[in-house]
This record gives sequence, C-alpha cells and structure tokens, in this order.
Amino acid sequence: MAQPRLPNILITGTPGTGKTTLSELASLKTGMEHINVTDLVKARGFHSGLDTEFDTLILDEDLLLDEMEIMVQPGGKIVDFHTCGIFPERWFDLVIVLTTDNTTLYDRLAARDYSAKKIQENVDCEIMQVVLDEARESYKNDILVNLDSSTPDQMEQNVLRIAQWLESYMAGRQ
Ligand code: DAT
Repeated sequence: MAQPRLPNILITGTPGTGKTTLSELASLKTGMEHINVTDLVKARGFHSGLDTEFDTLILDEDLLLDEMEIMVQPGGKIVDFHTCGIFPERWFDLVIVLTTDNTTLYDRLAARDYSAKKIQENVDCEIMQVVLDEARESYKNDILVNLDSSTPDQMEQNVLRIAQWLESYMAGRQ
C-alpha cells in the first residue's frame, strides 16, 4: 500500500521569536525537512537587492514561489519565514505563529547585529501582532496555532507539540 503523503508545516513569526531554532529541533525530532526561506532567498538570489530603508532583501516572489512549489509538493517540509501571506494557502496543513514576550524579544534582537531602528521596528511588529494578523487573514482558523516562544521550556513543549501533531495527522491518514 502507498505511504500517506506527509504534511507541510509553516512556522512564522517576527524575527527573533525562535522560528529557525524550533524548525531545526522539530526537523531532528520528526525527520521532516527544514526549509529556511531566508537562506534559500540568499543562496539562490531570489531578490533584487537590499531595501536600505528597512534593511531587508527585496524578494523576487515569482522566482521564490516557483522553486518552493516544487519543494513542498511531495510534503514533509517545515517552512520557516518571517512573513506568511505570500505563500499559497493550499501548501500547508499546519501554520504555527510564534510569539514572544516583548522584552525578551528586544534582548534577542539586541544580541544580533541589528540597528536600533530595526530592533524597534521588529518589537513594534510583535506588539501590533502583525504576523499573527497576516496569518489569520491568509489561513483557515482550524490549521492555525499561536504558540508562545519566550522560554526554553516553551521551546521544548513546542517541539513535542509538533511531533504529536504529526503523529495524529499521519494516524488520521491510515
Ligand atoms: P528566528 O528564526 O525567529 O529569527 P531564532 O530561532 O534565530 O529566531 O532565535 C533567536 C534567538 O533566540 C536564538 O539565540 C535562540 C533564542 N530563542 C528562540 N526561542 C527561544 C525560546 N523559546 N527560549 C529561549 N531562547 C529562545
């Protein structure tokens, strides 16, 4: 009998909320493959340079989405990106929005080489729940989960939660 198709998971949230760390740990735990979209954009040049005002890459969405369409098609991917509205809704079986306590997020971003302006913009984005709102507009409520990612305990819980979700998803496909 053919194996049921593995699902795809999107992990999104403001920079610094722990997407890459969670994606890597969940990938180790489940065997799903982590796609770090920022790294993919940089490695494949799916951008047209730097937006100097916001200190972010200007995405070439068409090139990025064409490439990713092929990658997600077989399933089994954990996609990690700070914005979520650009992806087709049909790609994902679970969408996780990570959120973090504001002062903790500030400290994490300050530990990076971000300018004071960029740190403030990202903390403001978190306070305004920009990514959560974008996810609510882009995906159905029943596949959307908002998880707190402020402490190491929560990180551990979130990894377990993904592993348990995958197990019950696959059990439902038997
Ligand atoms: P992102 O990929 O969202 O930008 P990251 O995974 O690079 O974030 O994490 C940023 C830093 O914060 C990194 O040093 C790991 C740490 N971190 C993330 N989530 C955490 C959590 N729940 N508890 C403790 N540290 C965390």
